Amino acid sequence: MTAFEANFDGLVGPTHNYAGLSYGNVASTSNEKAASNPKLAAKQGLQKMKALHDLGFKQGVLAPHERPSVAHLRGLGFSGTDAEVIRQAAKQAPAILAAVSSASCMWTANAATISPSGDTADKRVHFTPANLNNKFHRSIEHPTTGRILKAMFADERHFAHHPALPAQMHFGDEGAANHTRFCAEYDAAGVEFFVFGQAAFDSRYPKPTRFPARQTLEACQAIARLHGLSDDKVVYAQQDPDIIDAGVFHNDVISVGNRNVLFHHQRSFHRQAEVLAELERKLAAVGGRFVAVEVPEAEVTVEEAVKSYLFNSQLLSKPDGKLIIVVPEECHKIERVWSFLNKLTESGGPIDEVKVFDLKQSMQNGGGPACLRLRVALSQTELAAVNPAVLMSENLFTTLNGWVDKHYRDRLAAEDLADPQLLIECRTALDELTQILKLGSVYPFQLV
Ligand code: SUG
Repeated sequence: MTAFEANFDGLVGPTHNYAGLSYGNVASTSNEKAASNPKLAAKQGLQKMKALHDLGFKQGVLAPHERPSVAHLRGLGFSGTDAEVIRQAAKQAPAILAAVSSASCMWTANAATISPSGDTADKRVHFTPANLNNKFHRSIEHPTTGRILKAMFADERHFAHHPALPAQMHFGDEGAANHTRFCAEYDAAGVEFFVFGQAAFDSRYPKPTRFPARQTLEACQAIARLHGLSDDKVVYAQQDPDIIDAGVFHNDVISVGNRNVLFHHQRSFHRQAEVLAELERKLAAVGGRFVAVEVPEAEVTVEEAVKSYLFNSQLLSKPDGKLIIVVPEECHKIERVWSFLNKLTESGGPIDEVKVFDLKQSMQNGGGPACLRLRVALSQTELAAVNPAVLMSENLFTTLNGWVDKHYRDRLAAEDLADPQLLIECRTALDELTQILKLGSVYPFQLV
């Protein structure tokens, strides 16, 4: 094999908590103020990374961010020492303190959009961190995300980094969660599939009526231009607005693709038949044979898809060309979804194996297996240019588990966010982590 899809999973941060911050994400709002277990959350994530590494897949780690973000609290008028800033915010604006304390950067499918070198005009891998403009707690991620990505993919001969799009709803961008790349081989030319929830400058497109559409068409088009993609290798599709209203806040809650296969629900896209036909035609033009695996509403409803996160799965290519589907335990618990999965793997189709992971801590905030990973398709040469300290290994797994044991709490309730000691714990842990992962200085507290 000369090229790979590497998955970079978000390491869950020490402030992982349930603050109900994401209107439109049913799990997030329904678990508001439940107590979390950051230690368990981080370990559940590490288990998935290690298991996939052990199966022979390329696996890396993306570091969490400094939280609470005291810099944002200061920008909003809180002053004094760091401890005073946190105490004042806890008293006067607990919802803002919760937002700047979120460990939401763990969902690295939202960290950035990445175009592999097979698709770009200058034949480099292009990265654009997502502005995550729709939610305040997520909109503060991209500057640190950008620094961490540069520390991981530093070699300018192979990697090009762009700043996030303008921080404004017209260019709302949620990153790879709404982006899929189809190809025959990871380092050959492919077709990039951008899915948006609404068009900001064109009133002809329908809009959801209940929940927000986070990603715009205009953001997708801007990224395609920045990355140097050619029109004949790009497909834009709109999510069916009704499913956004049913809780499908990102496209990766209703479809997932890998290589030439798209696994998706019958109600994923507006004008679905046209979208699939365009994907088939454009992939054929670069030598690929598009395979659409569609799940009918009669077998799994959109509601069951949102509850189980069936489509927030990872499709991983095995050496024999068949695919493993990596699903959360919730799929096992919902009988109709589990029997569908059994039928799917026995159907003789491209997906022939299921792997189940317990990711409950993340799932309770609406983050399944696919949310936790950022995919980067890399050639062998590009992979050799990645900072090796972020790549999963037996050693790194042991070191990170020890690091979590040393620094993380096993319970965090809403009132704990008022504790200034949490900031000290987080900074101490991250300072050590930047040494483990050889990232240099990437956090605001390290840059002053
Ligand atoms: O942006 N949840 C995240 C979940 C992101 C899932 N990512 C993908 N589908 N790719 C979000 O809604 C909840 C935080 C809280 O409520 O405490 C949150 O941010």
